[in-house]
Amino acid sequence: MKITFILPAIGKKPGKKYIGTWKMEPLTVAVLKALTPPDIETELYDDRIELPNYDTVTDLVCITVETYTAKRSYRIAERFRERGIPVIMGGYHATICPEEAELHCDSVIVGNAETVWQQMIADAKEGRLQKRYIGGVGAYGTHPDKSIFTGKKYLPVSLVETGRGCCHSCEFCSISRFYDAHYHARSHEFIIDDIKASPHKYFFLVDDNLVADRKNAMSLFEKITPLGIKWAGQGTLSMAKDEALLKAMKQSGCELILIGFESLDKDNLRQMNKSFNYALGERDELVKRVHDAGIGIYATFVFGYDNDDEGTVESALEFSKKHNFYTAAFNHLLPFPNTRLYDRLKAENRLLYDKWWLADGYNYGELAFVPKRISPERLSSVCRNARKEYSSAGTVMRRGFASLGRTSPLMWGLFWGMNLRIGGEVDQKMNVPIGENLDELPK
Ligand code: B12
Ligand code: SF4
Repeated sequence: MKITFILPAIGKKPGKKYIGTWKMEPLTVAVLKALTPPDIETELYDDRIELPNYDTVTDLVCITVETYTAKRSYRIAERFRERGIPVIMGGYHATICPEEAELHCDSVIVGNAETVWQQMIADAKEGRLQKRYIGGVGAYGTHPDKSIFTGKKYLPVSLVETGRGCCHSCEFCSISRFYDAHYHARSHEFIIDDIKASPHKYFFLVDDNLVADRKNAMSLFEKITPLGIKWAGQGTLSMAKDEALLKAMKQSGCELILIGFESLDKDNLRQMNKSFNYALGERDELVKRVHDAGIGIYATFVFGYDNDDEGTVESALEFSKKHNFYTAAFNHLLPFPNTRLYDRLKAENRLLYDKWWLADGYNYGELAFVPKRISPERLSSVCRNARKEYSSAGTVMRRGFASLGRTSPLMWGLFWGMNLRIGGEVDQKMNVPIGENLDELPK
């Protein structure tokens, strides 16, 4: 038996390469490969770096579907199904919209694959795939099998999963729905083994909120300290209240942490159910504490809540410049399906498309709803301008020198490459046609 894994791209402009900073190794596929019995032949087409071979000889096609990649996933699936090859879909979007995914494939795995993958393979071998398999939700003990990446060129950073889910419940977040506002820590032994098995020095610890469970986080940081690695991760601003936690993070090799500030406006934070960010106290002081601990910040903001206008984007930009964040993202709000945000905007009749992810002509970087105090087009362009300004030469120089004293020399070296690349990608990302690969010949 042979299984073909496909990781679809969001979309591609004609003759352009895929966004460079997104080309990380797809851990998801390595986990699915690890779950697959060794007697089954496997191959991977990573649509972000190569076109799928629609003529490949295979018995089963497995596609990872995210909301942004749903349209392209369905098109790819159609090509294989025309040849009579069964297609399985799984991942975030297939889990939150199984009825939609089912229209485009033979079988959907809802949730995480670990608990149902063997059954699905047995059924596929016997030609009796079920329409839907209900997988579990948790952090399981599987070592990803990265041999499936052989020959593919990804960014030189290893992804190691440390946990899944988050204890919070922000209105716009897919994760809080997928994991029902629960955090699932992964076994520390597995994490350590994965780190030791990696060929790289830099790690991206894959977690929605590394500090969701303080006790678990402290214990993990202590255990990985002797490994002498450098890592980046993601966690909430609450870490800044906890000096001991910050110290343990730094000692374990944390160089950069992605923090979702989201908004500086109290009412916006309340509306997104993220008041905890405001309640933590003075943000300037919290930022200082993270920086004083020797950790750089990747600050992310989201705009489109009811108090947002050009002024709130400008304030976030000024705040970011003042603190010289290592890097920052100025995103517009996007109603992902099955989030409370989506339901609310739909009830308020503010969605521009019922399903933006499948809509004809919808492009990356565009709004999919009508904000209250600014037009959709204006907000899209104000966010783009903030990204441009934050990556302008003067700002990058100032930030670079500020980060000199903060992070390690290695991380300082990386700063220039990463920020110049992000700056160059601002306009490359705008208007990427969702679901289209314009290099692909029509069938
Ligand atoms: C690492 C990461 C990235 C990395 C690289 C991703 C990559 N493909 O390599 C970077 C930083 C580049 C990135 C970028 C983006 N990301 Co991202 N990313 C993640 C993150 C944190 C981890 C993904 C991961 O490796 N998980 C570990 C694996 C093992 O778990 P898993 O993917 O869930 O897989 C399990 C199940 O879902 C299921 N499954 C998955 N696929 C399949 C397929 C089959 C056939 C089956 C049976 C089962 C199955 O079984 C798996 C094993 O249990 C997730 C959040 C998360 N916790 O997963 C967000 C996440 C996937 N990203 C998200 C988004 C929105 C983006 C961006 C669009 C952000 C942006 N605006 O720029 C871009 C898009 C990039 C792209 N698609 O090209 C959203 C997707 C939401 C949605 N509804 O689709 C998520 C869920 C984050 C969130 N808070 O909502 N991302
Ligand atoms: S804190 Fe972050 S990961 Fe957790 S629910 Fe909110 S946005 Fe999602």
